[in-house]
Amino acid sequence: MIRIKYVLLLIVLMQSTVKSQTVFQNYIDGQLYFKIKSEVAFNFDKTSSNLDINSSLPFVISVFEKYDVIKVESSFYFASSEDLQRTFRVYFAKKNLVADFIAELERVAQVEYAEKVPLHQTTYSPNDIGANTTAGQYGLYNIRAHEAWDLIRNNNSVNIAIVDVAIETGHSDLSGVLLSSRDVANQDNDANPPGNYGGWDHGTHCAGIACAQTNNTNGIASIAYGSRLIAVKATPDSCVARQLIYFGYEGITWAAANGANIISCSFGSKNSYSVTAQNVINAAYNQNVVIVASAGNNNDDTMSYPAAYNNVLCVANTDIDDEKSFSSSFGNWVDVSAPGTTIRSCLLGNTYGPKTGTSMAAPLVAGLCALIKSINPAYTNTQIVNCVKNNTQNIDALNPGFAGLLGTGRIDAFRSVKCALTCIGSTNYGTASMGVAKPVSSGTITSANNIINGGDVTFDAAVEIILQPNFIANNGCIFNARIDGCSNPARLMGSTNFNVSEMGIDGNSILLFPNPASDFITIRINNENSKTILKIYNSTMQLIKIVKIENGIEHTISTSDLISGIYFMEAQTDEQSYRAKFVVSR
Ligand SMILES: [Ca+2]
Ligand SMILES: [Ca+2]
Ligand SMILES: [Ca+2]
Repeated sequence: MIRIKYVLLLIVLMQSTVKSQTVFQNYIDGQLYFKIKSEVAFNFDKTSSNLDINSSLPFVISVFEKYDVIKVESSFYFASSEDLQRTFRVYFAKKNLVADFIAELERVAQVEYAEKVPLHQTTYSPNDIGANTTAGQYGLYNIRAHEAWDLIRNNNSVNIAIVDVAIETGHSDLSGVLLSSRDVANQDNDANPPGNYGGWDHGTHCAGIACAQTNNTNGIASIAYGSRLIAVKATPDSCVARQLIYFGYEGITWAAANGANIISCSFGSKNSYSVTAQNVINAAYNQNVVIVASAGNNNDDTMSYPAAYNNVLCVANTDIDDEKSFSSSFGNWVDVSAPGTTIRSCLLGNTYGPKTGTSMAAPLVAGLCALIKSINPAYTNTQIVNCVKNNTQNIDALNPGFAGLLGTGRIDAFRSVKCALTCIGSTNYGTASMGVAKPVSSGTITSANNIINGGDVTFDAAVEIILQPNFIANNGCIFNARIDGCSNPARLMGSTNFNVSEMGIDGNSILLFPNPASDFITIRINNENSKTILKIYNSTMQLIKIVKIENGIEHTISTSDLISGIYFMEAQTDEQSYRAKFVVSR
């Protein structure tokens, strides 16, 4: 009986809710999420969202009947989080009685909470499309993508999920990077829009910004450079208002369960806080996923969700001059800003064109996160987010009245990638091959308290020491350390590869200067009677240069043929080998 009623009513429900929200603007009429307590026994089917209320949830039947429940879905059946497996979506007819329904459900002993389902809108604001529509991709120039690509170019080991209305997966700048396609709204594996028209192109545009195939002589480039695309459609085919997102949190959960490293959400709405949604975000974050979301196009400081949830990297929209877009939301809950005004990207029908909005800013940040992740798959989401957030360009002076309200500033891909290479890419540093360090307590090591041979104490692994960029340490040191300026240091410890930026010249050691170098670097080896072979490796330990030098303490070699980046030098003398790290920066 319940099933027949559902088939007839669902169509009406979808059409009526998408046309207008009569009860709440930012929650879906006639729908609820509710969660059953963790101690309640529950037979859970992990293969579909279908649910037999009579056998699975008998304790809510009497309440459901009162509010004309049409259907209950186990809509997070693919989640790994038990909290989410125990959260259900209810469709009911008496939509004006939602408050009473919630109150009654929450009085059921087995129910932990019940709440309205958030309704979000895509953050594309079409009125902002300016005249400068074909000027190319100024955003990539603004964030110094070219310099970042000099250091690292992603080679398809990182997956970006775009959760959006729909995505044209056959677009010629996306098909080559497509990893998977899922429609969580219609529950099939085709994320394409049902028709080639109007507002359905939002997700395709966002996907292009994040991860369009780059260097393929076609269309546009993307900062991620080679990441794979997970296309997730979160709006039902029947949806008339195509900018509305109905299954955003199911989409995030599906992406996290299916290999996404980065999830980009270009949607949101104000006053739509939801416990379920925060649970979804937390579960994805605990799976080491970076979640990026657009701040909203409301030109005010009211928090918009999902951007304002904990564990989300929230992005505001700037223009070619690093000024806040008129429409962009702002506030102390914003994490960073990124170019999102008149951004050229993919459109339906294998075409290209501009769009404006925080929707366009968020996927650019998602793409940068993917580029960073590609340096080392072991990086955590927190490390990646911190390298993005703490290496922006401050734009307060360009935005009077918005100081501190556009996050830490406009993203800088070059600085963020350098952060990742120098701060969290250095996990092998720490133990030298000979000698023992003298004791140093927690604090900053400067040239005044260089670590030298002769001590007899090994640093405690629990001690954290800040290494200033020009610190000198000899072989023999075992310590936990971080490089000054890295806000979220990985602990540098426990390896026989002693690759700190410079080693001291006391005893048998090597010194490199200037460091960072530009067109040349001088190597000082305290062993004047020795022939030396210098081998230079790049950050992935590929040998890229060999220089043979004769006797003498100091040798200057050209680095003008090296692109900006991190390098390791091994100096092999007749007696011993030394290793040191240096940076080329121009
Ligand atoms: Ca579909
Ligand atoms: Ca391309
Ligand atoms: Ca945040």
